[in-house]
Amino acid sequence: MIKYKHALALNPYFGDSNTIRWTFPPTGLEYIAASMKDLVGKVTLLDLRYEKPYQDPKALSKFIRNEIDLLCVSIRWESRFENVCDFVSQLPSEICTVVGGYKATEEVEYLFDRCPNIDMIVRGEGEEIIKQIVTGVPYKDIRGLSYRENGGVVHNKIHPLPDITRIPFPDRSLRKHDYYLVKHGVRLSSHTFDTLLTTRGCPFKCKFCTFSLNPLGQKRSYAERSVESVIEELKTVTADVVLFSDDNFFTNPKRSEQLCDLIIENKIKKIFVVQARIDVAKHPRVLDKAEKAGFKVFLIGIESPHDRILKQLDKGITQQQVRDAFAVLTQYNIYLHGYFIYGNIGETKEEMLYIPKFAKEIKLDSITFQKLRVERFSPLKEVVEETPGYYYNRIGGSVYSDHYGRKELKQIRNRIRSEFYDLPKIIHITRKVRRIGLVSGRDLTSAFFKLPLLMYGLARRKRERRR
Ligand code: B12
Ligand code: SF4
Repeated sequence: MIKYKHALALNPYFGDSNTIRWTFPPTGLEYIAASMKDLVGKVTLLDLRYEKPYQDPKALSKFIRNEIDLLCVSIRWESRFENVCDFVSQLPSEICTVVGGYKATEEVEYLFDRCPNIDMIVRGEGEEIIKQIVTGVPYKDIRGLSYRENGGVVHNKIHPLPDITRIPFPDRSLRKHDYYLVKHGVRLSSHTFDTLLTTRGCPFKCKFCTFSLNPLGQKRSYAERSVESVIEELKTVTADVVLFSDDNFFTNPKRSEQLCDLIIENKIKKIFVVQARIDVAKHPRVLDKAEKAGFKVFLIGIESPHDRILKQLDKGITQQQVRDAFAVLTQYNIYLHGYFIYGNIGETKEEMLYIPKFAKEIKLDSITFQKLRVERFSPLKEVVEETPGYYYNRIGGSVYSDHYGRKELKQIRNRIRSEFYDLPKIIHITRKVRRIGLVSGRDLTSAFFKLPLLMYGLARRKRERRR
């Protein structure tokens, strides 16, 4: 017997945001929807970024009261967390409400306090747990579940991580719309975007990173899906641009090569974006095939140009290795984006300001740079706590020091940005994204005419941030 007739899988994020958060579907929530699909009467997936009428909690509540008997909400980001809490707490309290996601797992107690209508919180990866909830397994027997009972909250033991070879992949037919590259409400490219996960976890142990940990601090050992199942999923993807959101697409180069071969063999023509480590440069055959298969953008974690800091972060690479790798990578028609961290322990201003120079020396097309952050289960937390003069104000927040507080790091950030993104670089980026096909000439012309709108959006966002 089916326990729930109609479940709503809700992505509660909307409002002005930076480009990247608008561009991709809510992958985790889609995994949840796919896992419960055959066990409930019907699943509706609502992504509020694209559902203007339902951004009004009254309108959404009316829909929920009329149609829904199970509400499943995904809370993933630190950013906009309070807005999301406000929104969720206004939804009908009489409907069974389950919340999950990375941020929800970190904030279980707070969420139960903040949103009296939340009945249950699923901690960590939720595919197996949601199946138990919808099939009526008693709450006390569901590992990984926190739930209300007798005016208090019960936290069951953690759930073992699900076997990714058995998890159904997201059912894209549940979506009501396509995803685009949007900045401040302005569509920048006519291409549609999607994500796909071929592995979970990462075998490396960089000190600052919690990518391969779920927010319970459970290390996700590296696990692969079969290449055949990845191709099967890819065939259901209609988007022009696909981000493989694996922590590192090239962890197992032999498998990456097989995937490239299968993409070519099956004539799957898309622009692929991957997260990678510089190690991939040691495998020119894989790179040749990746380029041929349509891999056009590499997002590469470099973190620092300085050996001392790379060692401190346990990144497992050196400056010379980065230089050698980029001498190879820049031979390919691939857009290279680098991630850096600044404000590391013991890092001087001069060292931080070397980031833009180094990034230009190795010929990165673009960079993003973030302050060092501390998360609840990050191994770096202890190091920061033990280093005199260094501190953080909250979990998930940035690390500061007596020498480099918020103001000093902001000035350094602005200098890194302006020294890297000068006019020749902007012209180079514009040409390159066009050359690799990420945007078309028409997109660029259209973006030019939308510049006033973009500037208005940017100004509005700055105003909102100051408030
Ligand atoms: C791929 C990825 C991206 C992709 C986008 C992916 C997407 N589809 O949106 C890109 C590269 C664009 C990206 C960007 C960013 N990311 Co990111 N990203 C990831 C990464 C590596 C994988 C996410 C993923 O697909 N996981 C797989 C899915 C299946 O897992 P999941 O989403 O957690 O969902 C599971 C559970 O949480 C749960 N669940 C989720 N929702 C629900 C709902 C219900 C009802 C239930 C029951 C369960 C449930 O079940 C799901 C299935 O197992 C994670 C790290 C990680 N390994 O998780 C970081 C991560 C999510 N990103 C993070 C961050 C900080 C960012 C950025 C802010 C970085 C930045 N400063 O630019 C940006 C965000 C955009 C922006 N700039 O504002 C943080 C979030 C931390 C936080 N609390 O805010 C993470 C956790 C990494 C980290 N530890 O720092 N990211
Ligand atoms: S930074 Fe990259 S390589 Fe290092 S542990 Fe995280 S995902 Fe793995």
